[in-house]
Amino acid sequence: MKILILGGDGYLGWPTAMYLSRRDHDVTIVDGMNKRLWEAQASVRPLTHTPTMEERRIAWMKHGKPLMTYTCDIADNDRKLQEIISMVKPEAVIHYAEQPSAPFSMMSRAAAIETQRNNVIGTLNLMFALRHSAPECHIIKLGTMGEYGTPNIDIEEGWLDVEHNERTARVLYPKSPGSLYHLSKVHDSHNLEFGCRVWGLRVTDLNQGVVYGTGTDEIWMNPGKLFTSFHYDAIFGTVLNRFAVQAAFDIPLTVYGSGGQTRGFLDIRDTLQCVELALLNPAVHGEFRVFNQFTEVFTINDLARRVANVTDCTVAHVANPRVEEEEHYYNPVHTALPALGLDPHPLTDDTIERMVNYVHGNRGGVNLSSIDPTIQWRQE
Ligand code: USQ
Repeated sequence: MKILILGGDGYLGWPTAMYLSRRDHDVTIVDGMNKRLWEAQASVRPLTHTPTMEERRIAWMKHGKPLMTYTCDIADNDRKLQEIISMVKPEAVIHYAEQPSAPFSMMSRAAAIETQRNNVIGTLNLMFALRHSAPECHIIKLGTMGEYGTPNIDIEEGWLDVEHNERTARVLYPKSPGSLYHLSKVHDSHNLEFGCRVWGLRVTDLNQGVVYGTGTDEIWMNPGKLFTSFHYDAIFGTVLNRFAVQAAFDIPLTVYGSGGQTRGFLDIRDTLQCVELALLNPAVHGEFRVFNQFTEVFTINDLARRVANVTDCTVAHVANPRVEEEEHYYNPVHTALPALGLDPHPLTDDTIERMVNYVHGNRGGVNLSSIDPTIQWRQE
């Protein structure tokens, strides 16, 4: 298939590009390099030096697979996006091109606006470009489980059947996100559902849980050149990746608050599988389809215990910088992707050990002063 990956320079976008290119899809990457700018603004950097997109393209082409790349900020340059789409004529667009961090979005007014501007306008520009130049193209949009929040009822896959005054309706599942970043994804979901209902676009919204992991088969083909951008800092690092770095340095694992927060998690390799399954089984014309994309549910305490058991490190309950439920009901449905054939990689001690060992091998890149959380959701 002809596939356009927006945000193909990021933690998930780059491994997805290699994974699909290796499977003989015709892959084109678009990235505006915004993430690298946000990292600089927040004074953080990934564990290892991230080669430029051109260096990565050249390194990947040595494995005999072509890859096209374009630099384009899709929120800023709708004309260029439109031109790229007219040129490539993609059958599918995988859209990762968003500011991905909840803490970043809560850092300041400017960062909140940048998050919502980038995410919401970028998605709108994509919708208009496809409507104009490739209306049959399937959009695979990375959403987030955090759109739902932690409601006291079961979480369905995107839609909810309701009965009210003896009438029934199917409505978008009510959303109660916990950050201005997660809220930007809610706005995207609503805009995309509108695009399907009114313009006839075809969309799969992948409401993804928290991703962890350092490697995919393609990365291990040449980790020095093909490694992805792995964050452990309090802004862009996700919880298990952070714990792996803390364990490698034998510093206490930072569990926020009581640690009863419960989330869906998945291995980075399963992100790639899920995206591929959505790609090969597209939404139909006019369909806004939502899959809840995670493989296991853990509390933060569960994760900390798992890492502590493997590495002998200690756990510290630190004051929670976020406003979130620390003990709550959590029962999200996630049957659609397994029904399409998802074969998950559950979290094992071996995976934890490999993550910690990888960090250990690259310990020179760690800036310990970026680990403690500094961004508060609510001012005292
Ligand atoms: N947490 C800790 N200690 C830490 C870091 C986080 O206890 O050192 C807790 C947080 O308070 C939260 C949970 O771990 O309850 C998850 O936090 P996170 O930073 O790993 O993930 P989150 O902010 O929710 O966002 C991440 C990605 C985002 C994606 C989302 C999926 O950054 O792009 O959309 O995971 S989900 O969480 O399902 O919405």
